[in-house]
Amino acid sequence: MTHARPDEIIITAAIVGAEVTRDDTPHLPITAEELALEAKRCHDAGASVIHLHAREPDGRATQSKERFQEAIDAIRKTTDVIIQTSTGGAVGMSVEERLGPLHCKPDMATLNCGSVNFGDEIFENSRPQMRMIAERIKKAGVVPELEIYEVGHLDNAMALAKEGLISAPFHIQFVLGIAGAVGARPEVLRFLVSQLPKDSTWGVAAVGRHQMPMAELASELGGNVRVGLEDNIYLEKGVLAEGSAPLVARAVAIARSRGREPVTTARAREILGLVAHV
Ligand code: KMH
Ligand code: ZN
Repeated sequence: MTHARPDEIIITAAIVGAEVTRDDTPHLPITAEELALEAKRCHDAGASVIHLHAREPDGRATQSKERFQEAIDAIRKTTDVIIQTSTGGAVGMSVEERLGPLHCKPDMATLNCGSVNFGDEIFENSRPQMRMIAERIKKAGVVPELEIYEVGHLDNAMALAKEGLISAPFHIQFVLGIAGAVGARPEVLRFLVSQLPKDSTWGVAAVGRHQMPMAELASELGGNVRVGLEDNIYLEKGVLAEGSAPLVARAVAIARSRGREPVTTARAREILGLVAHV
């Protein structure tokens, strides 16, 4: 890993997620081909990381290794973008089910660092579940990104580090504004940043209308940014984004206006300590 320069920024595109449906937006990619096309569009627009979920052909969220393998193979045919698979899946999935994508040699995988209200449901990540997921990510030789939805999740993550299940440097994503969890407010992000372990990379993924304002603040504070349909389907009020690429383009413009330049995939690999994919 090499430290990012202050003017460098990593943009992640969360192109599909597990909750958004075609009824919500007709621009949601579902098949492997659609996911690959969207990944390439996002990469061309300035994203160096794709946060990936998968869907069955009928649109249902799945963590099946077959669906992920198809999507990953299709993406890798068109771009060298960093592929970060979800181990969160959809609310209610078993941990074993959630681990499916780890069989597909992704570059990175999410590690959700605590249970959290998720709309009217609960996204479960008990300590035994977190340990199990962290162990499996480690065993698969995949670099984790720590998903932090609440302040205590940072403490949970450090407890995992004490147990030797994850190690520095940590890559941290603050996911803010989920209904039922802490709001995407500037003072919340500033506080979370003040609590970061030394030498961590960090970014923010804010939900809905908070996506771009938080991208602005993260750009100002030296963080990275995640945008995409998983977190927000609108380019502006009442205007659906035609896929995640326009949201990436917007985030790139915001970053540049704050003196930050999106890095290439190769540079992102250096910053995140990833080996080149073979
Ligand atoms: N779909 C959410 C319940 C992750 O990708 O690891 C969880 C999620 C987090 O999307
Ligand atoms: Zn996700």
